[in-house]
Amino acid sequence: MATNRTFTMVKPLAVTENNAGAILQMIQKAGFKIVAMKQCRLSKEAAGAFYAVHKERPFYGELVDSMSSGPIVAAILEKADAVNDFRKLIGATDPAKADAATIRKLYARSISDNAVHGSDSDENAKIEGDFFFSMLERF
Ligand code: FUP
Repeated sequence: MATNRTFTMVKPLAVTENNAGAILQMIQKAGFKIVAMKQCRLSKEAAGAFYAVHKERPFYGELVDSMSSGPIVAAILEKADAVNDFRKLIGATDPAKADAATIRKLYARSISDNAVHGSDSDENAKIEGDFFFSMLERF
């Protein structure tokens, strides 16, 4: 059975452009409950560790630089079929290919500054949530 939790980050450019509030409102209006949330800034080391799965990809350096360039808002979200439903809400990785009314269509600037992260599997949702949040920070 599908898990009911996923993990998201509002990425630095979207936070800097003051779009975190609008993005979180879209997430809540789509029926996701915010179980945990914080604003923080990733060091290059932390961003590199979070995206270690992409270490060999040509865009890895740019991705790490972008993700450590300013504060992010991290959150654990709860909803039935959360991973799949959240990926529908955010849209395709490349905003040019994202459906209308998705978060990335509305707020992403490019494939590397694509406004939000969303876990791609139940397993990664747990790993990523655990990367940011202790048990005491979940409600
Ligand atoms: P997604 O699951 O939609 O976030 O996409 P991926 O896991 O494939 O990519 C992770 C991050 O790498 C994306 F958010 C942005 C970045 N990326 C690039 O910068 N260039 C690419 O060609 C692909 C991904």
